[in-house]
Amino acid sequence: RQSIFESDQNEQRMALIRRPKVVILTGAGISAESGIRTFRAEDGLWEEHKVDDVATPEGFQRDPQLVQQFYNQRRQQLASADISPNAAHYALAELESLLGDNLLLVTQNIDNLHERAGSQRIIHMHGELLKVRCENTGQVIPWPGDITENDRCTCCQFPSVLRPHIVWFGEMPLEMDRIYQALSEATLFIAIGTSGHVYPAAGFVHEARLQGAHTVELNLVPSQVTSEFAECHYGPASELVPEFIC
Ligand code: BJW
Repeated sequence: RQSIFESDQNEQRMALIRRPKVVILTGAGISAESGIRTFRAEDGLWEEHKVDDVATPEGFQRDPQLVQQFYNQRRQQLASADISPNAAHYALAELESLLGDNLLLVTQNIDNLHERAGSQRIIHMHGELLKVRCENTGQVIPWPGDITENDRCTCCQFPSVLRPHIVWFGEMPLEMDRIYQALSEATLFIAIGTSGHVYPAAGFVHEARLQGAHTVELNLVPSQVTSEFAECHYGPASELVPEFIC
């Protein structure tokens, strides 16, 4: 495969490097090589679980125990010794150390592999696996260990169910104002390992392009919104991301 740096897009890239305002969107594909399953692959999570049962507020109301079990299993998997950040996560952390405030990392992933690789300026727009939330006050606390349907918060006078701090279908993703503000200022937008099936994240490329940003897709295969990107590279994230960034 030709090195990205030998491409004729070098001049454009140099201009971006001199005046960078970078927004990076990551999806399940960046964690795939770390051993975390994606959603929509043949062996993905949605092959085994019905989205309506485990990833909607209505599903949680119907059967909280099923939903708590689904997330408890994934928490256990994340804690296992086999799971660790890969070269793509580390490359993004290194980029942050170079760009500081000029980089915003927006992840749809609920794992903590970006943080474990060293990223700090990060928005988890679909929530975090290792946090739970009081349904009454919205207070977010670290996951206290296995949760059953009977566990209640102690943060307020109306003890409520501690639900997973996850954005389910039909719910508003987190920190959208900050994300759209960053997209409006971006000179470079890079989407890594996301299928483009789920909105509003799938619409970020359109937003960034309208604002004049250069747009890049790094994925194993073309996403649903691949035609929106000015530049696309296909391959495993653990190879593409370090090569593109370093
Ligand atoms: C590799 C790789 C390797 C593999 N290297 N790459 C009709 C039209 C438009 C929108 C809607 C509609 N009907 C309903 C909606 C809205 C709905 C939606 O988008 N539905 C669609 C399915 C149609 N969205 C919502 O409800 C969202 N909220 C909302 O819209 O609020 C209103 C609003 C409007 C406007 C502004 C703001 C708000 C909420 C969405 C919540 C998503 N939640 C989930 C589950 C929770 C987390 C969890 O349990 O883990 O989030 S769903 C799931 O999909 C998860 C993911 O974050 C999300 C995205 O998936 P992702 O990351 O793209 O994974 P995959 O598996 O799809 O793709 C993996 C990719 O990696 C592939 O492309 C591979 O090729 C690649 N890959 N290995 C590089 N080694």
